[in-house]
Amino acid sequence: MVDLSLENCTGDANRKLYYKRRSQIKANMEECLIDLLNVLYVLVFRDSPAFVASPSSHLSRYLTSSDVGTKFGMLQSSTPCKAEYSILLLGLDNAGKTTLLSSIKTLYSSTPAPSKPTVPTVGQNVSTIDLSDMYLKIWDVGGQHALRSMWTNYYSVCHAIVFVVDGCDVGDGDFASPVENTSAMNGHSHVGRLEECRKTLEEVLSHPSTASIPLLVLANKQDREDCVETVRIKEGLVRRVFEGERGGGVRDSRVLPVSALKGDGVKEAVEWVRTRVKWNREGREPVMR
Ligand SMILES: Nc1nc2c(ncn2[C@@H]2O[C@H](COP(=O)(O)OP(=O)(O)OP(=O)(O)O)[C@@H](O)[C@H]2O)c(=O)[nH]1
Ligand SMILES: [Mg+2]
Repeated sequence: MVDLSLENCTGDANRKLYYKRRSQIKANMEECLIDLLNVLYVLVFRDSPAFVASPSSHLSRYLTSSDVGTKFGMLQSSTPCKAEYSILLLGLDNAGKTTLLSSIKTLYSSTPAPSKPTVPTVGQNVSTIDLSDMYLKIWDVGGQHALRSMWTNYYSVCHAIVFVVDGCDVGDGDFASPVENTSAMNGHSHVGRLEECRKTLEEVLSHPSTASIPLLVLANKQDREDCVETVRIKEGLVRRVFEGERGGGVRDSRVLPVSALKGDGVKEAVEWVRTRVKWNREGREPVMR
């Protein structure tokens, strides 16, 4: 504790000491307040796309000004209560999940994601888009085989699942196709990774925590000529899973064509998710923030 009582300050030297200590304490208190505001600010804005893109510059923009009152006012006025729904992007590695997330950010954020080549995701990417009636918090998790066991950690908190399929890597989308072309395809199966896709989707839907969660399957890479028709993915993959023993019961579902790279169909996909999470609101409540 610093003794600030004026009685102890006799003479010039002591008076100087008094003022010095007083200004030190004032500076310390300001620092504490700024720290407190920093914490509040991070809590409020940590998921905003601009903040995720550049946390340090974003923080300094608001918190280095000396007008603490103004800053506090900004925090208060920036906290409307809105529903937040979490969307989980799943699918095999190379399906296009990260590209899709980047495309969504570009379409829905004022600070579009820089267009750069993706790298295989190890761990997760997350972005929140601010729609008029809700926040959509979108989780993009790595699809490599070794990472898929981590998907289950997200099941109980997600409000919809978007399963991305590489439409160029499922052959003609038909398990029943003849196999004579296999050798002509350098040893690759004529159905590409269709079977792996089917098993993976089955695995997801049969998990108890995903029961009744809306499912959107995206037939991605539609811009490529070798992409299979969406109806093939619907019949050859999705219907097969739903009709199987591990289809996971009744849920809202849809198969849509997209090109994550070009952005085609992405708005329709987001719109579908937006309506379905609302319809399922009682089944899984949003977070209010
Ligand atoms: N032509 C085309 N290429 C795409 C499309 N979407 C993704 N790609 C490409 O597919 C490759 C893999 O895309 P990613 O978004 O990294 O795939 P991912 O699903 O995130 O992969 P993991 O992180 O390993 O799970 C990249 O080279 C993308 O450019 C698309 O719509 N069209
Ligand atoms: Mg990725």
